Order: sequence, then C-alpha cells, then structure tokens
Amino acid sequence: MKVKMILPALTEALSPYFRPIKYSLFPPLGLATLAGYLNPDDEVTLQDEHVERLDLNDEPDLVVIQVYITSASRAYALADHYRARGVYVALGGLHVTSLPEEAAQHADSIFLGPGEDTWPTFLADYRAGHPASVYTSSVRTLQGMPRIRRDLIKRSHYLVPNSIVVSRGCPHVCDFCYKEAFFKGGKSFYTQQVDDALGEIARLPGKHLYFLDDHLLGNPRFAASLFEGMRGMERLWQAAGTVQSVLRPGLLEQAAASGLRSLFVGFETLNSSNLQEQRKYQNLNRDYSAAIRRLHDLGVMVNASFVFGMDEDDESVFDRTVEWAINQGIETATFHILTPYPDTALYKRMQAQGRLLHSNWDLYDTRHVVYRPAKLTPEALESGYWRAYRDFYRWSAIVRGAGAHARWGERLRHVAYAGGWKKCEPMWDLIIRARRASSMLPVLETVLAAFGARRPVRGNAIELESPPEQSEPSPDVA
Ligand code: B12
Ligand code: SF4
Repeated sequence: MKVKMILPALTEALSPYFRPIKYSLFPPLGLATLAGYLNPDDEVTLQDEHVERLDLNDEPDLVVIQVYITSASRAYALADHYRARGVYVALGGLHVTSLPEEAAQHADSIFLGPGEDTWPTFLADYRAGHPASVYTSSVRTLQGMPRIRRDLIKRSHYLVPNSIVVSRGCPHVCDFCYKEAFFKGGKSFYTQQVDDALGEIARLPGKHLYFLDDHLLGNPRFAASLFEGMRGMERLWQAAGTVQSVLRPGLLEQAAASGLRSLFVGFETLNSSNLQEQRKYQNLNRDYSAAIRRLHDLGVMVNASFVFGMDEDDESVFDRTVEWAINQGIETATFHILTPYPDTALYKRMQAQGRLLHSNWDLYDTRHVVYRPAKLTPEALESGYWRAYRDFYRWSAIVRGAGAHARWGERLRHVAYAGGWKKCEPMWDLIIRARRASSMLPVLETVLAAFGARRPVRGNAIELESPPEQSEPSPDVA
C-alpha cells in the first residue's frame, strides 16, 4: 500500500519573502508516530509543507493529513485535490476533533482525539475493505506503541530534529487551552512508561532534546524517574512546565542535573482576576519572581508565555508585562493574543456572549484578534501585541534584561540567546532556504551548555502556599 502523510502549512510559512525560523524548528512528530503503525512493506512518504514543496502529482492509495486550526483551509484544499483523483483521504488532529462536521466534508475518514487507538483499527478496517467514516478515540495509553518512524524525518531541514513527547495532555483545565476539547471522552493526561521514554531518548543522536510535552513535570513521580534515568546521558534539553511545578522543591533540581537548560513557562498574565476567569487556578497566588529566580539559580533559561486580551486587560497591560519581564531577566518571551479555539470553554463563553468576530480559521493564529475584547478595541489589542514584541526584543531591553543576572557568563548567554532568536531573522531565512537548519544545532548546544555552568543553588526551598494535590499545571507552547 502507498501511503502519503502530509503536514500542511499555514500561508505565512510558505512566504517566498521571509520564513520565520519557528516553522523550521520541529519535525512532524504526530505523523511519524502514526507511520509506526504501518506494515514494513507499505510504501510511505512524509511531507512537511513548512520546509518542502509538496509533490501533488502522485497517486498514493491513502493520504493522511494532520489538521491544525491555522492550516485547516490548506488541509481541506489538499484533501479535495486528492479525493478528486480518487485517493482515499484520512483527516485527523486538533481541528478535526474540534469541528468534525466541517472536516468530514473533505475526508473519507475522520479521526477524533489522539490516534494511537483509532489509527491501527482503521488500518485493519481499510485493509479488510470496510473503513468507517468516523473514528473516535477512547482508549488512552502509550504502552506498546511501535517505534516512531524517525527515518521518515528529513533531519537537515530542522533546527531541532530531536523533538520528543513522552506524555500526552496535561492535568489542568485552563479555559483557553486546546486540551479539554481534544482529549474529551477519555483520559486527558497520561505518560509513557519511564523505560520506554528512556529508550526513545537513548536512540536519538547528538546531545540536544526538546520535549514538546504540554507539561513535562505534570506527573512528579514519572518526571523524577525520568530525570534520574537521564542523569549520565549527557543531554542538554528544553521543555515546558508550570510556575507551580518550578516552585516545588526537588524536581527542578533533578531536571537541571539531568540537563534541563531552558523551560517554557506559562505565566500568561500578571492579573489574578484574569487567572480566575480562565480557571488557570494553578498559577493563582504563586510567586512568579521566585519561580524565575529558582530557574536562573539552577542555570535554566526562561521562555515566558504571556497572553494578552483577557477581560481585565486594558491599554496598560502591554507595557506593564514587558517591563516586568525585562526586569526579571527573562531571556525569551512568547506573546499571544487570546484566541478562542473551537470547542474550548473559552470559545463557548465567547459564542454565548456574541463576542466572536468571524470564523476565518486562518486568523486564529494568536496574532490576530478574533473576538471583541472587554476593555480594549481589537485594534489596540493587536497593536499592543506587536509593540510588546518590539519592546521586549529591543537591543536596549535585551541588554537591560541581561543585567538582571549576577554573573557575566549568564549575561552574555542572555544576549546571545535572545539576540539569536529575534535579531538574526534574516540569517535564519538564508539558512532555511539553504536547507541547513540543522547545521546551526551545535551553536544552540554551545549556548545552552555554556549557560549550564552555574553557581550553586541558593538555599531556596520555597514554601508552597497550598501544597499541590498530586500533579501539575502547564504551558501552551507555540
Ligand atoms: C510543536 C508545535 C508546533 C511547531 C511545529 C508543529 C509540528 N511540526 O507538528 C510549530 C512551532 C511550527 C508550531 C506552530 C504553530 N502552532 Co503549534 N504546537 C506544537 C505543539 C507544542 C506540539 C505538537 C506535537 O508535536 N504534539 C505531539 C504529537 C505526538 O501529537 P500530535 O501532533 O497532536 O499528533 C497526534 C494527534 O493529533 C493525532 N493526529 C494528528 N493528525 C492525525 C491524522 C490522522 C489521520 C490520525 C488518525 C490522527 C492524527 O494522532 C497523533 C498521535 O496521537 C502543540 C501542543 C500540543 N501538545 O499538541 C502546539 C499547538 C498544536 N500549536 C498551536 C498553534 C496555535 C500554533 C500556531 C498558530 C502558533 C502561532 N502563534 O504561530 C503556529 C501555526 C501552526 C501551523 N502550521 O498551522 C496550537 C493549536 C491549536 C489548534 N486548535 O489547532 C497548539 C495545540 C498549542 C496550544 N496549546 O494552543 N507549533
Ligand atoms: S496548564 Fe497549560 S497545557 Fe495545561 S491546561 Fe492549562 S494551558 Fe493547557
């Protein structure tokens, strides 16, 4: 059987003028995971439109397309193209799960939720000649998964070819997050067996790893065993975690000792009413500054995530947030405009309040305002968002942020890392076009490794105001 798997790109990623590095960061891990379930004699190709031009003149037996909200229109066009040629088309992923009726118009089979249980069932049905039109995931486990088909990934096209996910979902339920909508009908947070995760890590070449888990520290017992197992593997790694998990004594130290060098942390807002509104309770009453100090003390850089446009945000939110982030010595910040993804609690609330402006999914990219904000105009929100990026990544701000660190080595790393991401975009553009993204990996590793040469941890056992019940909260990457 000839199978073609496609990760379609959103328009911006195809621009002939300028391609931001972020679209050449990570390979399509979800599709490579599904490819693992195919037979050895199946002929499979995996194309990622973010980094290569698609060949659309072929005639595979089966086309598999992963659909994100921002690439939905492109995904549907590709699906229609292949169906017109008589090819069987399977659509799955986050957006299909949110809006199955919409996706079903462009597919022979659609898949709701994670694919580890439904995909092998479909393959058996398809081979037996009676595939169903809808498959809904209900069994949630990562045990017994076949190996991810990393051989299908064109490693040289990516800055971070070693992305890895050892869990799915998150133990928290923030209203704006994709998670509850995607994992409905089954468990919404589960991990691999530690040994399986360690085995996958051991098979990855080189030093650097990027964990794409929503919340790698979400299950403290699993995380502690994983970090213990990773000690001595000489890895340098990046991941996402929450303020709450950073403040917990012990786990972060283990993470740093096993090679953690930067953490994406979902601060989201400095306003506690906003946190309440979004049910991001795990961030409430947490000392954000203490979390950052703890990370820096352990030599871990901070990628802070902030969301603008929650109901308490007014015109002052942009400058206040940026100023705070610079003063804290945060190395990189990711700003988002609040975006109600279909089927989330936030979407339903906005819809009930009549605040949604349109359903042009291309613009649901966290850079456009797609709803009516409470205390801002859409124009003010969008321009404030862009201003925040400009202000945070000004050279003067980078230098000032670097000054928040105690040692010269750390200050230099701050400048190199922050400047490298945001001030060298034309250089990244050239490198991407030359298909040499992966050749920059040693540079990234050098910056991460050097930053890891840190001073001893201050006596810093921070008391949590209310000890967490079991596991943690988390991030919203991208
Ligand atoms: C890595 C990542 C990126 C990377 C690369 C994406 C890639 N190569 O896949 C980059 C940096 C490019 C990126 C960019 C963006 N991202 Co992004 N990203 C992620 C992240 C962190 C991990 C994705 C991943 O690898 N997951 C692990 C794999 C194993 O899971 P999976 O891909 O979902 O695949 C499984 C299932 O979905 C399912 N499945 C998927 N397709 C199919 C098809 C079939 C037939 C079947 C059976 C099953 C199936 O089975 C797979 C195995 O279980 C997610 C968060 C998350 N946890 O998913 C956000 C996330 C997907 N991103 C998001 C967003 C909003 C964006 C951006 C718009 C952000 C921005 N402001 O620029 C852009 C645009 C993306 C685009 N091209 O359209 C949102 C998507 C919301 C939505 N409803 O679609 C997420 C969920 C983040 C969030 N919390 O809001 N992203
Ligand atoms: S903590 Fe992060 S990943 Fe978890 S539900 Fe909230 S936003 Fe989503």
